[in-house]
Amino acid sequence: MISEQRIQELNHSLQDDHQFRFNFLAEWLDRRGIAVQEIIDQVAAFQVAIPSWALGTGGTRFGRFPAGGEPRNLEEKIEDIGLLHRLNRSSDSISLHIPWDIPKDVPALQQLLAENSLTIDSVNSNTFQDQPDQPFSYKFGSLCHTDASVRNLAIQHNIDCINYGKALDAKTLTVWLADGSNFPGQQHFRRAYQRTAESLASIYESMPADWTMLIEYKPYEPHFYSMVIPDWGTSYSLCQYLGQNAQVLVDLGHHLPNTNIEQIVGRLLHFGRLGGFHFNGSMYGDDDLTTGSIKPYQFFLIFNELVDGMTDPAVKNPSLAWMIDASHNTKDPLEDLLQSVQSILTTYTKALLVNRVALSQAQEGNDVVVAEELLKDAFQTDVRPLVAEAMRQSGGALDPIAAYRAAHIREGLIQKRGKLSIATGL
Ligand code: LRH
Ligand code: MN
Ligand code: MN
Repeated sequence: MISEQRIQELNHSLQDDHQFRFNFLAEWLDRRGIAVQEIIDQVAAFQVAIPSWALGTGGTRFGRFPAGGEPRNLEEKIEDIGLLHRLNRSSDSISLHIPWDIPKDVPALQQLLAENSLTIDSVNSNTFQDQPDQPFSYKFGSLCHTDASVRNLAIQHNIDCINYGKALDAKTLTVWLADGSNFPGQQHFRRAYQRTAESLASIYESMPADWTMLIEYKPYEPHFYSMVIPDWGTSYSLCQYLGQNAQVLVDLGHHLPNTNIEQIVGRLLHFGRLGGFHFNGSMYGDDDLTTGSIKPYQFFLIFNELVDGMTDPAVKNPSLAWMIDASHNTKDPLEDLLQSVQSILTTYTKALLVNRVALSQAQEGNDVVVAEELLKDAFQTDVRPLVAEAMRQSGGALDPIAAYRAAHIREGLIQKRGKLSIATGL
């Protein structure tokens, strides 16, 4: 759909302006003792997984407005993610949701993945919907259910997910539970927690030793009185119960308004229990907006905490799984994903610019103003030329969204797949 040669041609027309902006910034950073190429290399190495459920328009219960040309099966989803990766060289893996995207012809999928330089990063289980011929219902919960038959069904589904993942060389199982209650008295809090812990333990025992289980929390929705795993503390306690290979997953949209997410990130890194991220943006709750579109400064503070933890030798946290988790009704989903990755990389780059030695000195000396100014200085630096340069050096587009538009990709997809094609899954 867009060849590497076409990407180079499009880059050529932008090269002059890019070089001018890049030289200015690189010289300025160089004067301040920052190793520019090292930053570029770190940005180029940063890869974010794309969810298989974000390639079609999402919609709400009130309506859905398809973009046209949506992928109709897993193969077409892989093609779309391959396209994103060709443009930005920063989306080299896929997060799969089962049963929305059950891998059928595994050798053919493996070949397609290899052709697109992609891997499967994690498999996500789904016990929040009943499937057509399911023998028991998840209406009153899955892993927490009062009835052992329902719990066993949900456990088996997670084990099936592990097996699908094994066939495609994934190493991560992401568990998000919709379990909870809508009315006071409906659910016994302690017993529901205990049953969940035991069910998770059965899944954990079925996981290969080199796999990680990521446990996601969410304070509300689909239940509005209580959720069994509402917060990071509950996820953390379950990880402690399960063992070393269980880690907490932070979904940026799964917090009540004004929660200090950066502090949660710092805590989890301190405990060595931060396993992964679902990036998205949030105004009210789990509204899955474009990453960084609503509170860019908070997003920067989160990345500041991540970089601080990842570069501190005292922190013993495993490497993290970076994923986007968003779904849109108004934008072309592929353009939104390009914007999201761009926003993630830009924010990461800014966090890499923070002068950590000076910040630590200011913190130890209680110099509040200097500490804050050091953060603001990095946040306010326009680092876009560094991100563009990282993409250029990796063979991607200097401006992925402009390239996507210039190559008329959506129009091509509509021609190939039809105006009314609907993506499977969300
Ligand atoms: C729940 C959630 C979870 C699901 C995805 C579709 O709100 O964030 O990660 O798997 O959405
Ligand atoms: Mn999520
Ligand atoms: Mn969510």
